[in-house]
Amino acid sequence: MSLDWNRRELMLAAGGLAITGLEFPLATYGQDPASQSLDPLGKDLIFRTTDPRNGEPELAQLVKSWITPVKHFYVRSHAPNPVIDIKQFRLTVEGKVRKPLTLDLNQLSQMPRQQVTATLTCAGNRRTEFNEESKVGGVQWEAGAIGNARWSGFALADVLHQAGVLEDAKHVWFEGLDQIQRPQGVIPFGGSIPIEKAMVGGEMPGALLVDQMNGSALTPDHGYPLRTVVPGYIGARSVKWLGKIVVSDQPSPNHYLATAYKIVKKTDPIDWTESGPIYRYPINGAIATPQPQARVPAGVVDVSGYVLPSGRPGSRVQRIQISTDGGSTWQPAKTTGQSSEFCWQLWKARVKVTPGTKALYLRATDTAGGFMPARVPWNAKGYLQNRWYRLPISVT
Ligand SMILES: Nc1nc2c(c(=O)[nH]1)N[C@H]1C(S)=C(S)[C@@H](COP(=O)(O)O)O[C@H]1N2
Ligand SMILES: [Mo]
Repeated sequence: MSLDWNRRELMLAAGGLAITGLEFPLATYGQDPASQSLDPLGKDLIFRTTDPRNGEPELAQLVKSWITPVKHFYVRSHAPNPVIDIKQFRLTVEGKVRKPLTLDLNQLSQMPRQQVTATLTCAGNRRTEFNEESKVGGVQWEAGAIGNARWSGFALADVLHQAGVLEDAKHVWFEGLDQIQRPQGVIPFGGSIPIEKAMVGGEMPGALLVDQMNGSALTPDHGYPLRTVVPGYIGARSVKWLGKIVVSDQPSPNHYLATAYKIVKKTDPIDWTESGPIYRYPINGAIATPQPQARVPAGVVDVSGYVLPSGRPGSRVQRIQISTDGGSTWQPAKTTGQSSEFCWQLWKARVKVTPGTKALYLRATDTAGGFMPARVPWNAKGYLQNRWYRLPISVT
């Protein structure tokens, strides 16, 4: 995939933002080889694809701060950023409710504002590690499809209370305003969460309708003007460019809930039907520094990275360990930065390495009983890779 941005891609990527607000002149873009890696939307990411935009940060950058700056926050989009006229924008709430709602952003902002810090991670994070066994399709993510942000918006539970949820409600559907080309036609990205999760209120709502990320309006890449954020669930449940909420007695029929985002051995109808949608993410982690294949002298080496505890309420990191001998013995890592529910934990360790050390390994456990296993069975879509993280190094 070329990193050359043509004008069409620029327009689509900008998603309605004034192009004049960019930091460098369009005219020179693509002419100066040094600018080839500059992203028109200001992202500092390794783009796996540019149309649509799918990029992840360098790991060493990623773990520099507990809150991930927007420019280093991964982007996963199935279609170009939709161009949304915010004056025309309406969020509709319909289905099994007493009073269907149509809210503009002003009306939505009459609801009590809530702020949470939560980590978002793609179910396909670390997908490329499955390729060792057999190549998996999809965006070729390494371990950077994760980020931690301060989200500000409105509790889904408050909006649903306003609409009045009926007795037989079981799922809440979300629908985006993007247009994804599928063999069956053009569809929006969508999904659903169980009503029990949707109705969780309080300090850490089960789901939020978010208009701000790290204190600023969402950027087009992250769902401007409105998205959901569902703490504890895979990123796919946090629908960007949110336009519609449907309360139902059934899970969403949208492709991205009904079919995609399942653990299957084969992409055949039996496997799809037998397997349920992924909601919660399991514990996961990665070593961010040193660089892969780093040459280090025998002695001690400083290691750092992240661990995300499993997405259950109250789950915290319990143990983070590094092995320099292929998993025979383990040395503890120290947590750094903040610890918070539904957030990653940054960590560091100083470990002894010898010329026999071929790789550093990370494993971790959490208070919900989650652990990173030595191996994860291959699955056709390459989801939820959370085996011991292996970082090859050469000790001289
Ligand atoms: N409307 C819409 N919402 C979406 C997506 C999308 O393509 N369209 N991608 C999903 C996936 S798979 C992930 S991992 C997250 C990524 O959010 P981010 O791009 O803000 O990091 O958004 C989710 N919400
Ligand atoms: Mo994702």
